[in-house]
Amino acid sequence: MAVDHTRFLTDLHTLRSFGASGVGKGVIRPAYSKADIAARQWLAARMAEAGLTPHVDPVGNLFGLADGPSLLMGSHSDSQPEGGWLDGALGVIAALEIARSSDRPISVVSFQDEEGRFGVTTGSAVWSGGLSLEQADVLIDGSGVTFGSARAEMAKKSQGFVDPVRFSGFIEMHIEQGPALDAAGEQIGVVTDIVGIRDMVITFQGQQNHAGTTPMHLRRDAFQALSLFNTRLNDRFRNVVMPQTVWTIGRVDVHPNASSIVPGRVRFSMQWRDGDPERLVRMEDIIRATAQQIAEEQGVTLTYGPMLGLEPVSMDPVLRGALESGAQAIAPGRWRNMPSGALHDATNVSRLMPVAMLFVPSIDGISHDFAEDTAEEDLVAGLRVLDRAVHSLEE
Ligand code: HGY
Ligand code: MN
Ligand code: MN
Repeated sequence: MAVDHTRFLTDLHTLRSFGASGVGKGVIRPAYSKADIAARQWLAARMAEAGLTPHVDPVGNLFGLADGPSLLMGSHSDSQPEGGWLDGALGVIAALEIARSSDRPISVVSFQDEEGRFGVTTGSAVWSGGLSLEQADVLIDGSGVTFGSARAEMAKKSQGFVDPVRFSGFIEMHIEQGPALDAAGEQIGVVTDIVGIRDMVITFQGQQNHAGTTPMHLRRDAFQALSLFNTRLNDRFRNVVMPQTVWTIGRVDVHPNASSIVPGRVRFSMQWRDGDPERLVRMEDIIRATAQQIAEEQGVTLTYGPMLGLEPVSMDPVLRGALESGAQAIAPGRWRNMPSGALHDATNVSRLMPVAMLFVPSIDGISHDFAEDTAEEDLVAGLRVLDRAVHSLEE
């Protein structure tokens, strides 16, 4: 039975309605939020209608299980605090449509907390053994909620962890979240490998004081320490990084965040990504050495939160080959092999089985923003490539 493009697009738009932000097609659907839980309940019902057995594990990963051995397909349905409607959702709905229309057994998954409200791709990291439940349960979100308390409700209804032995491999379709395909006017990206990542929280603790009466030379201003750290780090990275290396200070909590108080404390996220594991280690050494030097110079104390990380992974050649032949059939001259600068659940799943990924373009390369979007014909082209690839794997 052929894939049903209309049913696929209709389900994508229905999923978008859970946590719709009201700004463009954006969504606000963080892990374990009411919108996320409602979306998973709807997904479970759609899985059951497709003849799959819905199964929720102790961290909220939602599987739609085919009977017996099957190929696993899917992604995640939680979003960033300001998320796009397709990030993760596309892979889940595309998997559901393939499962509904394929005559081979396909299981579907929506992993939980891929967007790292608590960690880094937390749900699939726990399922794949990359992170223990004990380690995950003490992770906290930006407002101090623990992973353990957030998942407690779902855990009560859990049917335990799914044994990965039933799956022959994992294929994830995702938006590119970068500019390459859109800029080149291409439709399909077959992923070669996914970068590695490190993510940690750093705190500088200085001295809170009066902004009017504290002379500059007597201050131990935690924000000044962060500002110097950032400038010096950018300078020191110059001889270590490559054009595709990225590093981000995305979240900064200044305390007490008041215009007439010298900041006594800054707590900030420090994240870096690269395709070379050794470069990730080098960058960590530079980060720690620079933070230590700034702390000594500025008379502030330095503390680190837990560092989470994933190593770079290469895609499975057989599954990737099936995607390449599908791309050649559906989008001849409009597809390419490319690395992924974004992280995906496929990285964790690669610990358990062969994995591969397929990209469709992001308009203007925008993602992790309400404006994220992809042309409908590109969404459908990606679905058709997946369908071809699954059929070619049967033979
Ligand atoms: O950050 C990432 O790469 C993913 O979109 N969570
Ligand atoms: Mn994603
Ligand atoms: Mn994302």
